[in-house]
Order: sequence, then C-alpha cells, then structure tokens
Amino acid sequence: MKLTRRVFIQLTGSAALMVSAPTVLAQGLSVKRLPLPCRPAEGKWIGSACQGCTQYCAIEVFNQNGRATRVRGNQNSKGNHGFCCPRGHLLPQENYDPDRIKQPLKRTNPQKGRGIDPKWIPISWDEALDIVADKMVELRNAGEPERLLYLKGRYGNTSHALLYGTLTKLFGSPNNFSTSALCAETEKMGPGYTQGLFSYRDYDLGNSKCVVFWGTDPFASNRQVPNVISKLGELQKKGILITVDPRLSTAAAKSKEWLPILPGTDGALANAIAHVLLTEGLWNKDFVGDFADGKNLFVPGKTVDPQTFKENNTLGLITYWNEEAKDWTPERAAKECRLDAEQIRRVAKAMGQAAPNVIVWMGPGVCMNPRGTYTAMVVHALNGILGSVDNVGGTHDPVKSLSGKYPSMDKYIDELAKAHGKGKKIDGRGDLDMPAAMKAKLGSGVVTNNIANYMLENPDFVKVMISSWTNTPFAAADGKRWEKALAKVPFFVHMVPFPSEMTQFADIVLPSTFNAAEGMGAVTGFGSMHAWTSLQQPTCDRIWDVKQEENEVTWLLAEKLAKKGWPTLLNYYSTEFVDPETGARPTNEKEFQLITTKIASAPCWIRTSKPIPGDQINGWEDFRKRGMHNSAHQVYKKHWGGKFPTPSGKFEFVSGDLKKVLEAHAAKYNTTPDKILDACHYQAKGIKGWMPHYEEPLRHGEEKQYPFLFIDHKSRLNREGRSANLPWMQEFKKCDAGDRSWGDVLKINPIDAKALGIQDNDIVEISSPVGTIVTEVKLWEGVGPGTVAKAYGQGHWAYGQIAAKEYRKTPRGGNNNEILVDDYDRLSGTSCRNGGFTRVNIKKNSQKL
Ligand SMILES: Nc1nc2c(c(=O)[nH]1)N[C@H]1C(S)=C(S)[C@@H](COP(=O)(O)OP(=O)(O)OC[C@H]3O[C@@H](n4cnc5c(=O)[nH]c(N)nc54)[C@H](O)[C@@H]3O)O[C@H]1N2
Ligand SMILES: Nc1nc2c(c(=O)[nH]1)N[C@H]1C(S)=C(S)[C@@H](COP(=O)(O)OP(=O)(O)OC[C@H]3O[C@@H](n4cnc5c(=O)[nH]c(N)nc54)[C@H](O)[C@@H]3O)O[C@H]1N2
Ligand code: SF4
Ligand SMILES: [Mo]
Repeated sequence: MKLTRRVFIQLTGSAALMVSAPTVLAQGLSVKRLPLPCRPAEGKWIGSACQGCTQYCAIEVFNQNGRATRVRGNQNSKGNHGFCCPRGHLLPQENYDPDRIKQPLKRTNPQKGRGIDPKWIPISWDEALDIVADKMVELRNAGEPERLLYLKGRYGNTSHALLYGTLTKLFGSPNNFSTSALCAETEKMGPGYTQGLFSYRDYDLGNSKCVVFWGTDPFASNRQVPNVISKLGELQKKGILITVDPRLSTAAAKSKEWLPILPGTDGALANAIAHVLLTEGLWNKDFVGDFADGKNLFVPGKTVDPQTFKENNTLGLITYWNEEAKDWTPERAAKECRLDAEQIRRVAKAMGQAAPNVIVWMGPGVCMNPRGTYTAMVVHALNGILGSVDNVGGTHDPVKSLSGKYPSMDKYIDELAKAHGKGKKIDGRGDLDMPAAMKAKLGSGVVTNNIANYMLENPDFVKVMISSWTNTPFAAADGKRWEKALAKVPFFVHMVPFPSEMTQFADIVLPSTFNAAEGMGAVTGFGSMHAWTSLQQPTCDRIWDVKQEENEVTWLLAEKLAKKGWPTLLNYYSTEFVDPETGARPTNEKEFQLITTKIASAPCWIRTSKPIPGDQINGWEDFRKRGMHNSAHQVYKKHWGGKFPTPSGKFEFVSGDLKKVLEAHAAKYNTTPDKILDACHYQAKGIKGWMPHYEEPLRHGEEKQYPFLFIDHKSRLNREGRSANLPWMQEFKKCDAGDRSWGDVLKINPIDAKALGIQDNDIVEISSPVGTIVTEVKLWEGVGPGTVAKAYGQGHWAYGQIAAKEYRKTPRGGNNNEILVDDYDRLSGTSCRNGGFTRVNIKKNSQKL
C-alpha cells in the first residue's frame, strides 16, 4: 500500500500524532520492518586504473550485480595507500552518464560548425568501420597516405603502441600527434636541461622537512592527490609547507607561508631565494661543494672567482651566481614579484635549514607561459642548490614501472609507407621559431595547438582525421581555431564516449568504452617513491554498444582494411602478437584485447627463474585478482658521483645540452643562437641562453585596454575536461575555494570590484585580445588587486545536458580557453595557460545569465 499523507492520517487516527511519526511507526501502526542488522553490500571489488587525471591511480571498483557502484584506491597500492581522490568517486556517474554515445553514429548534415546539429543517425559497427576503411584505403590508393592525421589524447599503454605508434607508421603518415603539449610539458625543461631528466618528478614526501608547492596545487590537482592528502597531517606536524601561487589555492590555505606572487615573475623569486641560500651559506655542501678555504665569498653584487670554489655534483654554480643570482636581493625580487622582502628571506632560510630534506615541487603555474623554459630551469635549480635531488626527503626520478614490449613492426612497413611516413609533420616543430627541443633533441616535442593553425592555412591538406579521447576545441587555448579547422576536414572520425564539442564535427562517431570501468589494458604510473602497473579490466557489464578504441576497434578496423585490399595492419596484429602464457595468437577483437594486455603487463606477473622486481605476483590470474603491481622503492642518490644523464654527468647550471641544441638549430638556419632566441621571444643573450635565469613575463594585450592579469587554475573536481556533465561535480563545485555550485565565477579582489562598481553576483564580460566570455562575479580576497582568477572546466556548449546549459546552444558559464591566447613556450613547443600571459578587461553586463 502506498503510504500517502491521507492514508497515514487515517492509520494513526489523529493528526496530532504526526509530530511523533517515528514513535507511531515503532508501535507497528505502519509497515512492519524486520530488525535486520546492517551488513556489507554483496558484490566484489575489481582492480582497475582511474585515469581521471595523469596520476593513473590503481583503484578498485565495487561490482554489484554487474553494476559498478563504488570506488576506492587499490588496497595494495603503495602510490595512493588504498585511497582515491574525490574525482575517483565520480567514476560510476561518468560510466552511467545517460548522455553517453550508445551506438555508432553517421553524420547526415554536411554543414559543420558550433551549434549545428550533425543530424547523426545510428548505424552498426560493421557499417561504420566499412565507411572508415573505405576512406582510408582511398588515401593509400591515391598515394597520399600522409593526409591521414591521427590525434591522440589520453590513452592506456596499449593505445600508445597500437594506435598512435602503429596505425600511422604502417599506413605511411608522419602525422600522428598527441595532446601532451596542451598539458604541462614545459615543466620537463627544468629538470631536463639541468639534470637530464625530461620528466615529471617524484617526491620523497614522507621524509621531507619542508615542501614548497610552486605553481601547483597538489591537494586539488597535479599528480599525487591521494598521496598528498594522506600525508598532509604528518607534513604539517613535522615540517613546514610553503606555497607560491598568485591565488589562494588549497595548498596555500594549508601552508604556513603563502607567497601570493605577481603572475609570471617566479624566476625573480627563485633568483632571490638562491641569493639568500648562497649569501647565508645555506647551500648543501655535500651535493654542491664548497669554497676551497671554507670561507663564504658570496657577497651581494660581487662576482666570485670560479677557481675558489670546488663543485662536487654540480657544474657552473659560480657562473649562475656571477651572471644572475648575485644581483637578485630579496628587496629587488620583492618589487618585481609584488611580495614582501622579509617573507622571501624567511622562506629561503627555512628551506636552507631543512636542506637537503626539502622539496621544490614545481608545477605548470611556473612555466606554462611564453618564456617558461627558463623559469622552469631557475625554479628547479633550487633543488640543486639545496642538495635535494635524489636525496632523502627530496625530489626524484620516477621509478620505472614494469611493462612489456610489443613485437617489432619494422618488416611490415611497405614502400609507400617508407616513402611518405618520414615527411615533415604539420605541427611546425623544428621551424626556426619552434625548436620544440624536448629530451635535448630538436623537433622532438609535439606542438599540438599549432596543428589547428596549419589546418586553417592549408584547409585541403588533411583528408581523413581520426582522433581518440580528445576535445581540443574546448581544451586548447583559443580553441575556436580548432572549431574552424575541424569544420573543413572532409572526413573526421571521433572515438569517444561523450558528445563533446569536438565530437560535433565528426562524420563517424565510434562510441568507445569508458576505459576506467569498461576497458582493458595495462596502465602505468608513479608516485610516493614507487611505480606501478595497474590492470584495467572490465569492472561491470557494458550496457551500450560500445567498443574500446585501443584494441577492439583497431582490430576490427584492421580486418576491414584487409578486406579492402590493405592487409598490413591485420597481418602484423595476427602474426606477431602471441599470448605470453599460452602461446595463442589472436583471431578476433576480444582475443586481441586480452593478448595485448597480457603482453603489456607480462613482466609484472610471468614467472621466470629471476624474482620479479617489487611485488611478487604469481601468474596472470593472481595479477587479475590483485589488479596491480608495485615496483620496489626508489633508491637514494642514484645519480650522485657523476651519473646524471647530462653531458658532464653533473647537475648543470650551465647546460651543455641546451647549448648544443641552440647551436644546432642556429646552424640549421644559418644564424646565431641569439637570433633564434629572439625569434622565439626570449630575452636571453649569449651564455644566458643555456642557463637558468629570470625573463620578464611576456603578456598579450595592452595594459591600458586590458588591465587585469588572468589566472587560470584547475578545479579539484575536474577529471581533466571530462566531468562537467556529472551532477555530483556540479553540486560539489563549491569545494574549489571561492567557487559556487552549478556555476562558474570570476574571482576578483574587492578593491578592484569597488573601483569598477561591481558587486558580488553581478554578471561580467571578460574580454581578452582573442575573445569574450560571460560569467558571474565573486568578490574574493584570495587574489590580489590587478589579477582575477577563474577555474577551468565550465563553459561547455556540448558534451551533455548537464555540462551545457542548453546542449549545442548555451554554455554553462564560460570556457577560459575562449579568452586565452594561442602562444607557446617555443623551446618546448608547449601551449601557454599560466603566468598571467593573457591580459583581460572586465565589464559589468546588465544581462541575466
Ligand atoms: N584553460 C585551460 N585549459 C586546459 C587546462 C587548464 O588547466 N586550463 N588543462 C590542460 C591539460 S593539463 C590537459 S592534459 C588538457 C586535456 O585536454 P584533452 O586531452 O583534450 O582532454 P579532455 O578535455 O579531458 O578530453 C575529453 C575527451 O575525452 C573523451 N573521453 C572521456 N573518457 C574517455 C575514455 O575512457 N575513452 C576515450 N576514448 N575517450 C574518453 C571525451 O568524450 C572527450 O571527447 O587540457 C588542457 N587545457
Ligand atoms: N583536479 C584535477 N587534477 C588534475 C587534473 C584535473 O583536470 N583536475 N589534470 C591532471 C593534469 S593533465 C595535469 S597536467 C596536472 C596539472 O595540475 P597543476 O599542477 O595543479 O597545474 P595547473 O592546473 O596548470 O595549475 C596551475 C597552478 O598555478 C597557479 N598559477 C597560475 N599562474 C601562476 C604564476 O604565474 N605563478 C605561480 N607560481 N603560480 C601560478 C594557479 O593558480 C594554479 O594553482 O593536474 C593533473 N591533476
Ligand atoms: S582522479 Fe587522478 S588522483 Fe584522483 S583517483 Fe583518479 S587517477 Fe587518482
Ligand atoms: Mo595535463
């Protein structure tokens, strides 16, 4: 019986009794309830990998009757200690999002553009792949395979090898790209050109006495959120936390010292800290060395004779002092950075006193700007001065995770592929003004955001574009360029689970699994002085007609291509891939999925005469049950004693590699390194071109017209650009300091607001030299006057009915990338988003949102 209000009143016989309804129910006047004790839900935890961010946590998903219902960190994990971050918990809602693409779709509207309905119609996988294979084979038959472009976003390790690494190579196109240059690649230039480590770092947090979060907010974003949150209490008790961020981030709120730096001036602050460490004698003598007679000759403004100092593990410290640090007193930096000189001195001393058990945790805020390479170098160089590199409580190389190699495809590369596959890539890497010298190699870095520019200038070049796990019109600075470029591509295939902005331009949509819950593969990560390989495996039943792009779709596509006269891909897959356990070869997409996952993870679980480094796992079934493999702990002082992978074997304050790269690039264009630096918009001349140093911030927009510096930051609930369609994300959005649920706010200092006549909740237009967005305003002291901050993540006009206010029509809030300028740190090829490189202007708008 339905217990309506009327029936309830009849049952109790008296309206007055309603005030004590529980008593009434207890007296048995209503439904009888059995006194069942609470008990755990029935189901099982299945290991997987989260991929809500680049931490790629090993997790477990609770399967109840075939449904994925809850998430926790993998209980065996030495990286997250059995916890996931708040975004991990969003996973079931993302998996069961009713707006997911549920079967393959074919476009029937030839017109493409923002807000235009593609008029997709559902088709079968068979039909969809037929169409894709036809278009691809046409290119091979016409002898122009280079007109196939493949762009990958996130991936499992299998995709890296099977799609990105294989498809275009065998096909004969040099145009395979990743989105890494939209991420945080400039960071790698810091450790790269000082200690030869072109990578994100790991940190010995548990043993640290002082941690400096610099341009990053690892309680909310960055790469180790569960680890950092779990260690917060201990860190606060034992040591000192310092945050350098122009915005009151979570890290700033938790820290003892917050340095609210003027955006883009981090290099000046790093110089001043180095200046204090050296003049106060606080450098780490073990790592760096000392003056021959023990007397400290670092005196402000005075050069030092290099002969008087004997360096141990470093090279060029005295040159750095003489050329740069000697003049950077805290007073000078305080002016440049709009900070307090006393605070700079205090912070530098605290760091020096904790050395070498100190971490300078450098993040994108420092360096994702047009001169970021040198800021990354000068901030990271502090780890060298403090001796924290490879040290207890310091910064570390990531431990290598165990993963298996795929068989070589070399003998499958045919004549056409050989002739066309090595051509020039269309992202402009290696051009005079784009050295993109990642890993100390010219033209080795991808210049993701420049692909759109090429496509706009050469609208007929790309004929077939395939992309997976991407949303560049939303995620890339000045993303409107991508909308225009994509509208001109005659045939575009998107392999994704959600109808994002980019998907709106697709001719064929191949709905992919949501890999964290439904996919299969080996995913690797590192953190907390360990590395891991976590197994992605189905944690629930698939309820829609979706397939995993990395392995299932590649196989099925290979079959189709073979039928249409190009059998190479299928030959490679079906001949060379062998199950490491059973010796079987794949005959269909499911077997291919399993075998490629087993190959990629085999070193974690396959028994040989040697013990497995790290966790001991007993075969494939044991690996499936545990869901992951942990490596052994990182070793200390790994590269001390001349073993750094730099030309000198030392930690270099004068970079041999960067000098080589610049000279080689100059030679290629018959010019000088100074001219190259100039063309790339750096200020450095001469030896400074290969040294850590301060460069003044380069900003877009005239100060008069655009008086505010824009600060972009991540939301703690962003699963990169992929969670805005989740009601949980929207409901809890207020957990970003200063933000509001279901909304998008521009945070502005009350002093500025007053001057502009703006009040809390007002609607404003935020304009930059490239665009305008409209949002609400929040008055907030967490940003200084002259700067405004806004979280990245809202402003979707597609993706789903929650992400957009009105799907395809009205965005919810504004997308920061509509106002950020398309510019690069050209030595790395990376796109900019931080450092206040885009100036904006704020205008009150009378409209209602
Ligand atoms: N203004 C500003 N811009 C930024 C950032 C910022 O902080 N501020 N951050 C930057 C950074 S660090 C990065 S790394 C980039 C990321 O940018 P992108 O690499 O473009 O990533 P997302 O926007 O997260 O990708 C969303 C796409 O992934 C698809 N997708 C989701 N789950 C799956 C899956 O399981 N399988 C497949 N095949 N597809 C899936 C969705 O359908 C959607 O098409 O954004 C950058 N852009
Ligand atoms: N919650 C969440 N976590 C994530 C992701 C996510 O989407 N959401 N994505 C993952 C990915 S792909 C990446 S690349 C990482 C990166 O994540 P983070 O390391 O957090 O990097 P950003 O998001 O770029 O944040 C930039 C930070 O620098 C500050 N900042 C801006 N300008 C300046 C400046 O001039 N100087 C200084 N000192 N600080 C400045 C901003 O206020 C912000 O705190 O996060 C990963 N983790
Ligand atoms: S979102 Fe990132 S940090 Fe959070 S659980 Fe997932 S992978 Fe780990
Ligand atoms: Mo990223």
